[in-house]
This record gives sequence, structure tokens and C-alpha cells, in this order.
Amino acid sequence: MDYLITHGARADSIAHLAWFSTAVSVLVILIVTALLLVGIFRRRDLPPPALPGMAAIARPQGGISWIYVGVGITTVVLLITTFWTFATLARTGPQPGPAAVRLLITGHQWWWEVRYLADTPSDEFTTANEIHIPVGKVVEVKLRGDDVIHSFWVPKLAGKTDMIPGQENQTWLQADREGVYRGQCGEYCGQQHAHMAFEVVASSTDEFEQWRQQQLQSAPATSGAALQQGETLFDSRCGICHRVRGTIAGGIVGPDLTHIMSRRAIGAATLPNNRGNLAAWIADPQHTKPGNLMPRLDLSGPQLTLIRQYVETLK
Ligand code: HEC
Ligand SMILES: [Cu+2]
Repeated sequence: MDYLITHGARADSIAHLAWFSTAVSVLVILIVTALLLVGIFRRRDLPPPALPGMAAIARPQGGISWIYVGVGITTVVLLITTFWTFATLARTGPQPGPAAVRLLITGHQWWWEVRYLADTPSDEFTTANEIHIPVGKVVEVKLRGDDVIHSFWVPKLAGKTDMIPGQENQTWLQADREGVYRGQCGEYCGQQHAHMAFEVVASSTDEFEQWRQQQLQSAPATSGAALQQGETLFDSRCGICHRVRGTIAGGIVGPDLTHIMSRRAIGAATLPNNRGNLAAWIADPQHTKPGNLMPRLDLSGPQLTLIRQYVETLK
């Protein structure tokens, strides 16, 4: 989350300006403190009092020149900061070239819907809370808000852009090196705002393409009585809110679960995606993320196991 050490063109120019203004601010505090201490402790020979017991009123010579110097230095520093800010805006605003990947990201309380856009509809798909991008390529990001205002923020790659209901904003990203970058909602949006996070996985073009092809697939048909039972239960208890492409589960209230097992985390980067956390989440999502919009479904132990086993096939 450290925004002063960045790994993408867009965040880099913001970071340089941030370092400059931080350095200037620290310098100003040091200089003012030093001058104050000098003012306090410097001995000065005052003229003798005109009346016994009274201090003389005297205007010390040369004080006004400090004001001129101070105003001069401040003006220069502010002008530098102003033009540097203009230059940074010019560099970070417009997208630097054609996009290799186009995304439409919608902020929901409290998770991220991520749609990969394409010219051919069959090349489009929807996922959630984990964004894969090819390294070194420009990624165009359209942003929408579903319920309240959220803000899309990946500190190491780009500054914040708001996601506003009824309005489409646009931003772009570019990662200079492979890695996993954490993103966070940057605009207070309710009870679970702090647990509205996501991850950007930047990988080589080949790896990205492999991931994309895999995400385009529908869920495989289930085989075996237990898994089929799990799927039926899932369809009736979960399918109203979650979509699993290739099945009758078609809900869009919650994240698309077609490839949930390919994701590193659940609950919008709240818990690592492993068997224990997955079971705990399905059993009682309100325990780990109180107030989130997936209700506790009061499943029996065997039902929970059947559903969990089915969900684990969604790779
Ligand atoms: C009333 C709608 C609703 C129902 C019913 C529902 N969910 Fe959810 N589910 C959600 C919402 C909303 C979220 C996102 C919560 C968040 O992260 O804030 C979610 C999140 C999840 C996640 C985490 C996904 C991710 O990418 O982080 C899993 C897994 C999940 N649900 C499984 C299930 C299963 C299994 C069932 C059925 C037993 C179920 N859900 C029933 C609405 C629902
Ligand atoms: Cu938010």
C-alpha cells in the first residue's frame, strides 16, 4: 500500500511530486523551528528604559527584510509546486497509448465486479475482486458505482478515481514489473469499507493470456452423486445471488463464482482462499465480515459440506 515507492508509470510521476512536497514541508518545519529557537535564545542588549520599571518601545532595525526573504522563497517554492502539479496532471491524465486490456469495474458494497471488455461478446467475461493484467501494457479502466460512491485505488500503480453511481469515470493502469499489488476502496462507503479491497496480479503476457482463456470457460459439468447434490443445493440456496456460468445459477447480487477457486482470496481480499476460510465464509459470512450483504443461510452440517465440495470444483 506504500504510495511513495511505486511500480507503474502513472503512480511514478505522482510519487516524485509527493517526495518533493514532503521534502519541502520537512525543510520548512526545520528552518522555522531553527529561527524560532534563535529568536528565543539570542541575547539582545536593549536600550535603557525611559521610565524606571517600564520596557522601552523600540523598533529593531532590519526585521522587515526577513519578510521579503520569506515571501520570496515561498513564492518560488509554490510556483515550482504549481507547475510540477500541472506537469504531473498532464502525464497521469490522458492514457499514453492504445489499451491492451479494457476493463469495466463496478463498485458494490463491499466488493468489486470486474468485467473484461472485448470487441467480440464471446471474449468478454466477468470476475470479481482480483484483476489480472499483462505487465508493461496499458490497461484502460472504466469505473462505475452501483450503490454509493466508492473509489478505485491501487497505490503502487495509480492514484484514486471515484466510482460514482450514474456516472462513468475512466482511468488507466500500467505495471512495470510482475507482482501482486493491493488495491483498496479509497472513499468511505459504509460498515465494511475497510474490507473492500482487491488484488491486481501483473504477469507476463503469456501467463495473462493463459489466465484469460481459463476464465472464459464455463464451469465443467459435475460428475458423481455428491457433487450433483451439492450443485442442486447451490442452485437453490446460492444461485439467486451468484452466477456460475454454464449452470442455472445466474444471480448478479454477489460476485461471479465460476472460477472462485482460481482466486487468491475471498470476501474482497479479506481472507486467504483456503478450505477452512471458505467453509467458514459459507457457514457464516456475517462472522468474518459483519454487515456484508451475504446473509447467513443456516445450512446444516451435511449441506455445508456438499455445497463446499461443489464450490471447490469451480477452478
Ligand atoms: C442474498 C444474496 C446472497 C446469497 C443467497 C449468497 N451470497 Fe455469497 N455473496 C453475496 C455477496 C453480496 C457477496 C460479497 C460479500 C462481500 O465481499 O462484501 C458474497 C460473497 C461470496 C463469496 C466470496 C466471493 C469472493 O470472490 O470474494 C463466496 C465464496 C460466496 N459468496 C458463496 C456463497 C454460497 C456458497 C452461497 C450459498 C450457500 C451464497 N454465497 C449465498 C451474496 C449472496
Ligand atoms: Cu467502497
